[in-house]
Amino acid sequence: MSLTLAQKILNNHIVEGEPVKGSSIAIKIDQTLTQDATGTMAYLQFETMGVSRVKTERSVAYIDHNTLQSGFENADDHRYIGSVAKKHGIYFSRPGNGICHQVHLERFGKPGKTLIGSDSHTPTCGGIGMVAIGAGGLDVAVAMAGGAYHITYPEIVGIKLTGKLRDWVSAKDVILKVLQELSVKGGVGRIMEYFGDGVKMLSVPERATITNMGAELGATTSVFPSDELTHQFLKAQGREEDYIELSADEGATYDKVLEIDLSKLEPLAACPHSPDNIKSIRELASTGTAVNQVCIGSCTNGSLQDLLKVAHILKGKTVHEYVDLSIAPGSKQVFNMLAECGALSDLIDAGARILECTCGPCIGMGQSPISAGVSLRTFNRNFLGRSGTKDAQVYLVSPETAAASALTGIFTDPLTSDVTGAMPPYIMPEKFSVNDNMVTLPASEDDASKVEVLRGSNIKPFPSNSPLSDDITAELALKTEDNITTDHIMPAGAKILPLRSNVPAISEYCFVVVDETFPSRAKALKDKGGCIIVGGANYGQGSSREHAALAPVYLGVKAVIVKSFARIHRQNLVNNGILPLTFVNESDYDKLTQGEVLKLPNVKNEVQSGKNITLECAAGIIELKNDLSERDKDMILAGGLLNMFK
Ligand code: MIC
Ligand code: SF4
Repeated sequence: MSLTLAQKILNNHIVEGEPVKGSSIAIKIDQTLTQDATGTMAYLQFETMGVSRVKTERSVAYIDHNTLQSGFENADDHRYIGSVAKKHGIYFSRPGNGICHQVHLERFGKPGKTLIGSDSHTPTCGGIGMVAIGAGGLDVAVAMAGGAYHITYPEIVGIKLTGKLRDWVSAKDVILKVLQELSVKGGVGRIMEYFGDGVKMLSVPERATITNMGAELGATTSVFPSDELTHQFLKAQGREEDYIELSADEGATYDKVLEIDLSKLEPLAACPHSPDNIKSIRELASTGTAVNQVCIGSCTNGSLQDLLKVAHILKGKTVHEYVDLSIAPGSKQVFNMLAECGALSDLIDAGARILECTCGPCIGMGQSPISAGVSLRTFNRNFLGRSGTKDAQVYLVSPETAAASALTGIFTDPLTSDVTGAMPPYIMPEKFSVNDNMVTLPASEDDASKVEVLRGSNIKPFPSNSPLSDDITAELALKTEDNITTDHIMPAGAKILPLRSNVPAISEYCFVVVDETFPSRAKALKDKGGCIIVGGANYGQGSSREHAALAPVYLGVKAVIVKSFARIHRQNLVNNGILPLTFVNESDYDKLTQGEVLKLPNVKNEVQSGKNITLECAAGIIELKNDLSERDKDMILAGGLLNMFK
């Protein structure tokens, strides 16, 4: 049978279940990555598993998110991660080395392999033909301990690329187009596989921009073939031996095909406050709207190719008087190469504020815009409040659009504007500047026992849940709308991120974007049976942050009842023993009122037997789907994955 590329890689890794669309499978994981904002919890969980050395081919711990050190917390957490990595066979990418996804693509990813990472943008490495999936920290801990990763065998959507991008139209515009077509829930339960003649018109970093932001479709992952360009890229990284050629079989069929003619695309923007709220820059430019801030970088657009284009546009000019421009290269390699070729001084000269090569403003670690400010960002998410300024208007754009607009101070179409001029050809360097001196190797097996794990006082034990009770009677403490993001459930930013290792403290911020009273109300209900959250469609989209489940556990949330879930968040709830339920009839959502008491009178039996779940509410009886896999059921009954292991 002819297989698609994603199916080939998945099928090669299946250790449990059958390759049948919609069924539960477990796959072997070759590589893992963590970052610091999710890493502490993942390593604390890994430590409880009692495995001395990771069982993967390569596991890497990155420090890239919590890099603003305005107190001891982040620095202590970094020290903990460094020490635990050294002890257990994990490579440690020190702060300063770059953003996990950019560095993993450059230095560690391998075509044909599987990778899971405790960060939703792990699919970036799909740009070199990996099946790379974002997951909760606990799933990553299990994979490091040698366990398989459980997913639903996905549908495969083929995205057929034809033609060639026009000058100043960018890979970012390709993924923004896909988001416009499919929406932020269009990828749920699916892998996006790119094919067609247009693929060879895109470099590896361009492909990685597209697979990176495939996360915003809610997709399990996105993948490109591994071809001659992948070969050249890996060779230039000094890793030619990691190359294998990979593509879909002749005659492979996709569950759905979306065709995109690259030559017809124009510069686009995702408007506030959702990555699928797409308009053309042409249209936005016609309004003459002033731009207050421009931020360039992140795991989506921090590559050398991106920043060389930006430098070309800015060279010899000055950032507009009323624009604040910041630029963060994606990695130390990119940073260094910009310096070596002089492009860095073009950026500095033009007035860009150069930031260290970390996530920075993307996760609200600094550079919050002015009140109600218009901020153009080359990032992947523009959820309400994520920038740190609640009323900011964040637009997601390409580096080309960002740079052009930084000069003019208004939305500017790089395709037609005078400020861009002729686009210089990008020729990938024959050799990237490779220096892995900021990756600390783990101790040898013999020396591991001598390594002391250094825990700071910010690290508090993670909350444990209790086994599922026979019945649940709890107040509906919060009723939310569609498309609730994990940035709503557990906001990030410079103030809250240092609390990632301290669940009791971080829980004080749970859902405050939606309702500031939620944490105190939930705590008051904790001894009275806990509470229930109700939501709309695509609940929990966005980040992989397990804290969006851990804080609810701590606050006593027993169940979340919604129209539909985003994949990673649903699994994080199950892993931590919170019951994820969906309406059989979505219209029943309207029957529920915040503040009423809900009853699940026979929940344990129903979960055990696989029957639908009965909900009693003021409006009568409502039927809820029980779509838990056998493994999910066991976790829910035990009160989470760690309890199940015990
Ligand atoms: C994000 O982009 O939202 C983050 C911050 O990278 C998260 C991880 C986290 O919350 O720590 C993600 O994408 O998973
Ligand atoms: Fe970091 Fe932003 Fe990428 Fe998340 S999306 S990994 S915060 S750069």
